[in-house]
Amino acid sequence: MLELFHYEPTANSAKPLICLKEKGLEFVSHYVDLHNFEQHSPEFVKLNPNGQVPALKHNGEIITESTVINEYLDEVFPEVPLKPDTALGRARMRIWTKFVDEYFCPSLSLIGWNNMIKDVVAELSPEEFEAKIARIPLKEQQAKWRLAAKQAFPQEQLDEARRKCGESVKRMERTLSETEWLAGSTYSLADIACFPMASGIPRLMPEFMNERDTPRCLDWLARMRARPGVQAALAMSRRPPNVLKTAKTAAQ
Ligand SMILES: N[C@@H](CCC(=O)N[C@@H](CS)C(=O)NCC(=O)O)C(=O)O
Repeated sequence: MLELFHYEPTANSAKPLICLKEKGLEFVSHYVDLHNFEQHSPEFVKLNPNGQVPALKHNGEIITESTVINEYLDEVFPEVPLKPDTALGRARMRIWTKFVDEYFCPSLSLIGWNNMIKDVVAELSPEEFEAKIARIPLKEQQAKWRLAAKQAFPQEQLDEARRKCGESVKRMERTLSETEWLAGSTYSLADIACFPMASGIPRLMPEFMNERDTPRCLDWLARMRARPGVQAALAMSRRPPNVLKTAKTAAQ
């Protein structure tokens, strides 16, 4: 049996959700509400000692890290393959998934955290906030939560993160001007990894992704959104639209 512990179909949670839906795999969905700090609960930390989503449970074993989860799913359930069939294609795919994990996602995440966490912790008293922080298993995440709660990331760090988002989009546009999908002619885990990061950019940072400068990225986004697997994953959103809207407005 497959079980996925995940948040909304955004960022790292969206990656395995899309992969599972693309493959048409049945799974039990466990929604972990990040706004209620459920990822830091003792029960969840037993599953993922990092206190982060997503986490996959398969035959009683836990697999963490969204990119690793997707590689695992593709290896164990190869009927609908999501990797190119050549070694070169797979290398290209992994360069993209690594790039998303190490460059694009952390940059976007910093900006998102700086804009959104303040609202998430707004209702907490200082004592309640400290109690929440104390449960976060990773010291570096504790520091990130503290800074984000005060919207106190240094401006130069935010500027650098924004610049890296712009570079990420340029890199996508260059690749998509040469090939149909990010890893070549085959739709792959590279596209799945990039989509959750890139999908909000035309709205949040239109100076980086727009009809004039990045038509191929916009065409790729439209092709991604037209895929039934992507649509099924996005349809798993649970937060009422007004909450999502608040978060989006705050992120602008
Ligand atoms: N490298 C991990 C990163 C996981 C991660 O950062 N998850 C975020 C959501 S996208 C999370 O759980 N954040 C809540 C927290 O850190 O408290 C992966 O790709 O799975």
